[in-house]
Amino acid sequence: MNLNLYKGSGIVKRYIFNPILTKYDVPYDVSTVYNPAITTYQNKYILVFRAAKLNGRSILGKAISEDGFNFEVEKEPFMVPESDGYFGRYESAGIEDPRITRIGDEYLITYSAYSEYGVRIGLAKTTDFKKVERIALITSADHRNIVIFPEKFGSDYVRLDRPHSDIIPWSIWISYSKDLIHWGRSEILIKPKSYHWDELKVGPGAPPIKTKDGWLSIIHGVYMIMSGSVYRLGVVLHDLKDPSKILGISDEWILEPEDQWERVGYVPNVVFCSAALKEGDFIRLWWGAADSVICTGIAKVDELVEKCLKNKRKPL
Ligand code: BMA
Repeated sequence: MNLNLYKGSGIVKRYIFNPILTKYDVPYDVSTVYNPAITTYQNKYILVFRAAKLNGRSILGKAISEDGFNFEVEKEPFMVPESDGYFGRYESAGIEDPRITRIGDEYLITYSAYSEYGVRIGLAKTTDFKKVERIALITSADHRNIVIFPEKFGSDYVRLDRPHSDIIPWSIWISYSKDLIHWGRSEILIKPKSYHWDELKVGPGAPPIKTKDGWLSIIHGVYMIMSGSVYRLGVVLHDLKDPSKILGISDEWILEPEDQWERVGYVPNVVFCSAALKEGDFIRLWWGAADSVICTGIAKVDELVEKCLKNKRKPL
């Protein structure tokens, strides 16, 4: 890891040439690019990002890179809302905020599907990033931000959920499935904390990453200020064998909007991370900034683990 390419005194160091992707890198008309998913395929980085078309509705674009910094965007969008049928009915207002989880040779893609009936989560899969197959809508309305763990636990697939509620602030839940399609046994795991950086809502960010100390999961938290809301990132450590057991959740955020393009943009004061990979002793993160551009940075695995275990707060 070339640390000279990063700056900052916080736990997450920013790439010095952020932002790494803007609408000017996209060969079709979009007004914003943000909130990407990441994976590696055939020794290259694949970034699947959200982009708003000029009608205001989101599609998913795809970009490829040798180094995770310099991405080339494909000529055509990777996924666009289905126009008819079962999926078309629930995607008519756009598809948003993808996450990628690799299990074996399959890459599972979860995304938010918007329609006049609310927001649900779609599950698609690919083995080659050319052909994508929609599998199912795996929630009813209203859910966003679903991340699937990259390993099964016994016979179960496991995911972190973020259902909407009028009764409690929006929180992180966990659910289980035998077939990736039918999910249940849901339990609440993490609730926003009053007078805290995540007091309005908290949600899963990137799919969890396995470390020797537990599953590290990047989350986002939202706080209201007089001019709107601020989106920041936090970190949680889940037990390796039982991900419903929280070993620690950091009381402090790990990244907040700071650079000009994180503070100013289509939605100001947003860092939103749905993409992270472990490389040696580091976690590389990619995040959407101000719902307008994409940035990247790194953090040390040990420091993130320590952040979860020292000065932790109660999850509920
Ligand atoms: C959330 C989602 C994200 C977005 C964030 C900030 O509710 O819509 O896609 O980045 O708000 O606008």
